[in-house]
Amino acid sequence: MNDFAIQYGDHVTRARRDGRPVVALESTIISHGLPHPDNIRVAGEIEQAVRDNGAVPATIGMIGGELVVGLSPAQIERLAAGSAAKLSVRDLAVAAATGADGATTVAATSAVAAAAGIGVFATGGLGGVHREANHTFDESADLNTLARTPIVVVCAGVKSILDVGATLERLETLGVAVAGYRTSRFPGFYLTDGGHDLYWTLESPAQVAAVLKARDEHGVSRGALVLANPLPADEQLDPALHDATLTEGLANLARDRVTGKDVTPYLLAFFHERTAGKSLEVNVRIILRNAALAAQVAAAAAPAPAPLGFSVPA
Ligand code: PSU
Ligand code: MN
Repeated sequence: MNDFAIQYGDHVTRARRDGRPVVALESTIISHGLPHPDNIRVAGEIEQAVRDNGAVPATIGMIGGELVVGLSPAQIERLAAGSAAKLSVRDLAVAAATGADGATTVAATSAVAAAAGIGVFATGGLGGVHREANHTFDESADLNTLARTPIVVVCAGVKSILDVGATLERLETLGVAVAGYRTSRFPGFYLTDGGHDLYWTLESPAQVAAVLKARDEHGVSRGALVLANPLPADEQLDPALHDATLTEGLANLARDRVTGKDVTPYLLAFFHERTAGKSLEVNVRIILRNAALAAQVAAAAAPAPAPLGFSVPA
């Protein structure tokens, strides 16, 4: 426990008291990444995947200005309804002071999880460097936050709507460790292979846990480990359909002059619509697989406690 103004769901309080492994889950994926009402069902399935693999889920978000680690089903439904704000790290205090409901991004979820002493986090795909970022400067705050947040993020790489190569370069610059889970290729979210080699491959939850242990024992690197978990090739979105959809989606983005934090939800929604739900199915499978692996990592890392009570420096 720590002294921060964070509320814990009862299931998370019990898990922490009993020293059980906990996996953090984000809520932006629910409120802004998946369509209503599928998002409510999927949120429940993600939590169940964590439980089925030996850990306790802690979905993170903001309810009426209170930061909550371990949202209840009713609170998740409230955020899933569609009017919650999308909160990155910079938004948390403003949202709290104004009593907002908000869903936390990868950046905000990792920062809050780390502050709560949770060391493992599962999501779908990271934010990153957008195509055209050389003009727009649109780079997700996910990257900068992961640079200073000691957490493992289990994900299927970065969303393929992004500039994957540029994102990998930025992760390197920022000092974020990246390893493939049983692969030496960086996955591209909907696609098994995002087109780039990885330097490190980890083969088991125990090996991932050993990385965390070494990091904590060294006390040198405080950045995140991105554990990239690709979909099996026969479960990915058809690459031809993917490429056609992306080309059209990017053209519409320019036509509709969508910018800033709306870009990612816009493109994800366009994918879901244009592929008649196929991308949604793939998106859900990605998250469930990552939740399962994250739970196995958290279980392998227990009972060695996650670092407790440190703050995330500004
Ligand atoms: N991955 C998904 N669906 C999502 C997101 C990621 O499969 O909705 C969200 C995450 O919360 C991530 C955010 O942090 O998109 C990135 O948004 P931006 O590019 O505006 O930083
Ligand atoms: Mn952005």
